[in-house]
Amino acid sequence: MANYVERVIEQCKKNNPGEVEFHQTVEEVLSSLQPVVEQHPEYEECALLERLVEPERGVTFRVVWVDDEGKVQVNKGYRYQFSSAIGPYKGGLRFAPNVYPGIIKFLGFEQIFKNSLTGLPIGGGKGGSDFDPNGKSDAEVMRFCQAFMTELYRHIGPNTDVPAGDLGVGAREIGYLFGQYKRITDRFDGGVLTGKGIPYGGLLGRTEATGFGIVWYAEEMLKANGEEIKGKVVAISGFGNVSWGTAWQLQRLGAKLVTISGPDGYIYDPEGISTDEKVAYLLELRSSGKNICAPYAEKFPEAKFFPGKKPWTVQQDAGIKVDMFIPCAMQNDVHMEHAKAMVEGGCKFYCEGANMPTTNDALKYLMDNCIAVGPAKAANAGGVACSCIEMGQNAGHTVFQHEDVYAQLHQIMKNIYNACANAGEKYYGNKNALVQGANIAGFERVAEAMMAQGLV
Ligand code: 2IT
Repeated sequence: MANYVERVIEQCKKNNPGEVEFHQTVEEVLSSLQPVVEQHPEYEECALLERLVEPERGVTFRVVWVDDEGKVQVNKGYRYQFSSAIGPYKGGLRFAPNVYPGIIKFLGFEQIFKNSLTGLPIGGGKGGSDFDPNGKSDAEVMRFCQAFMTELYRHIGPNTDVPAGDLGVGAREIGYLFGQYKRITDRFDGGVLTGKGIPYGGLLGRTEATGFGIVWYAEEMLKANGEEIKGKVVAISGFGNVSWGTAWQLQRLGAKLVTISGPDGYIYDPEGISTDEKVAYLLELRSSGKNICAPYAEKFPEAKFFPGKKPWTVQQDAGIKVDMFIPCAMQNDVHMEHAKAMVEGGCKFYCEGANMPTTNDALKYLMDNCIAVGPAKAANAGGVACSCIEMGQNAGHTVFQHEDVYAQLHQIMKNIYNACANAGEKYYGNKNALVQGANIAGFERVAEAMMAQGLV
């Protein structure tokens, strides 16, 4: 007969038909928890895992707006509030055409563990819409954001639920969302959204925090195995906010970044995306709104564009060795054949930057064949950690300095790494079992809080 963890996974799949990304995350997280759950039979008695996989609340709503041609548009809006065991719901909003409950729920479920790992008082939630901001005018984006907030404002608040950005939601969207929240409620609740602009409550350093944190986490992974990040050859996917922050911090620490990618293909730059001009150019590419990376190779002719390909085969395509791959684009970007190409090419370290960028079988293969694999919910937690610092800044009616934010973020990433490595060592006898260690370390705090708070 299946054990408790296996039964909860199966039941969750039945209860949420067709939500494949959500199934994938639940399976990945819960299976890591087996050795902890075995030591705590009381978890099964109080249906702790069954409660954890069921959002406390979820709202779906209609978003109606008018495009520049005067045509009425209708989109779907979502907010899934997963867990408030350790703090108000916290997590981003994703605007992308493929958004449906399976994607928002995988992100919301992951967010519970990620937020717990930061050591800060934030619960887990996620929201978004199937609205596609690419190719929309500024005025269209504003009208959409206003319509979206006209429903969302009922469900959020500085002590209830605090959204932020994710794919398709950056400083511009947060600005329009905040403006509409303020207009409806007549309250300057700075802490109701994070990732705000600097003039109205935003945190210095928040924009680059996710990428900076990823590289600081990766640095700890390398150090624990007797290596240093300086001089390492690194390949990443994506060219958005996370990729830009990652590129910038790799540059600061003296690593050589050789790839970025977009839906159109990938860029290989043999000289490294390592100058201020090249790093800043990533921002320009993104703000062009075209969602392509090919123009990089026109601007910097030493670079080569590989149309229709992902950077995971760059070792074979360019005849080089990559020391670490960091997927920074989107979910399920790395499949089994990509994982095999990475390992065959000689790569020994892999660190997730985007949320769930690896399919479960590819992740398992990389864990078995690399020295260390860093999981997204730990490595990219610096973004949400700085969001929580932004909430604190707003609650205290103050402004924190750039260097203080960096110092705090760096320490948080070291703490997260240590929590993962220690849990990996304790339950799996391996300090490099960071994937399992992250799930366990994130879970332990939430489980303790849930036990203390009774059957809710
Ligand atoms: O995936 C993430 O952690 C985010 N998109 C940021 C969440 C936040 O609340 O800052």
